[in-house]
Amino acid sequence: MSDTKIVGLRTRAVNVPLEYPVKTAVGTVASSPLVLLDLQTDRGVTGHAYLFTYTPLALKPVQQTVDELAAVIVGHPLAPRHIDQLLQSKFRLLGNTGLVRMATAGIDMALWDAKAKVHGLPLVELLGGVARPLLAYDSHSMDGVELATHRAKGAAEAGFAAIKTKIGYPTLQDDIKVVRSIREVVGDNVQIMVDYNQGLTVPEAIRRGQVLEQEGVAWVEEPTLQQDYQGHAKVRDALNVPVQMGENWFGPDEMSLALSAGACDLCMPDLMKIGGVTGWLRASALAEQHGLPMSSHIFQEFSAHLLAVSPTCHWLERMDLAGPILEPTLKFKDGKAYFGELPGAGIVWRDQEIKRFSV
Ligand code: SMN
Ligand code: MG
Repeated sequence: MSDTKIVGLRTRAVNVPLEYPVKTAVGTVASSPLVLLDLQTDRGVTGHAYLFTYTPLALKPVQQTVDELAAVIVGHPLAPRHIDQLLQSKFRLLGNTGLVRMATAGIDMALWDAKAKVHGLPLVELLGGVARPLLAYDSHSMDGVELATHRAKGAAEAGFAAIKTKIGYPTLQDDIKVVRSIREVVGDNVQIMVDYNQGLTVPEAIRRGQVLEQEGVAWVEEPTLQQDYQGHAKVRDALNVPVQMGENWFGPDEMSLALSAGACDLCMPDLMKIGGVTGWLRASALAEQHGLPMSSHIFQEFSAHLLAVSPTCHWLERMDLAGPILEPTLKFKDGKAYFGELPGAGIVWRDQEIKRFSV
């Protein structure tokens, strides 16, 4: 097994329609631009992963960055930690952040997927864990009262015990109106998380948060600029509701700086930006050390396996950004996520649909 070699890396770029655009306080994701990776080995096993680039403007640059790295890794052993160190050394001077971090993370995910498949194991088992049902929340957008209520009602009827809505409307009253409308249809047994997507200044986040906490929300996510760790800490100190953040940390180092600044009560690294599986494992150790419950951010298929081996496992975010081009190997029932039947991370392409949405 340890002599398996990397023999190729293919990428494809797609732009996939979304059932609902991801509307946030700071911008809208109207479609899902994805770079699909197929990492081939000399055992005939192929590792799959996808990267979400947020905007079509970054789709080709990320794909080209991954393509450039193919020549670096071909011929090396199928050894994710070895490749992680190799790629880190290539970008020491430039910095392994931004699109570079996204590209190296995608390769890391595909390597771990291939490694698990070579061993005939679900990724969670390769990592020493066991597949188990995970708490999952349904993640919605800044949908406005009517659609927010409609989506929340549907999620509650589907058995979700928690939903997230994005706020940061023009006025605090608008925020409260949406939260109260959702509460009215889901009742008191469903948790409501809110996400400001960095949209407020620190004073405004404190002002709005001190009112929102009266509404019994479960967490207030990214209330201010994600890179303002001191600002998040000020908001956190002023509120009696947990502050959540992490989806924008590029690598465990940024997570470490945020946690050292006391920026949040909860954390939710993004599998891609934190550095793939290898980055996530480092992040989960940081969360454990700081005693922070750790949730996922999109990338639901891989994240299920990783949350299951994270000591402070909290919530899995259900936001399906790749559904049209994947077989549904991750299942949701009664507010839980079920996974782990297949070797690897459960990324199974729908090739016809990929052709349809190719860019
Ligand atoms: C989010 C923002 C942009 C794209 C996907 C998801 C969001 C979240 O911040 O937490 O789900
Ligand atoms: Mg968010």
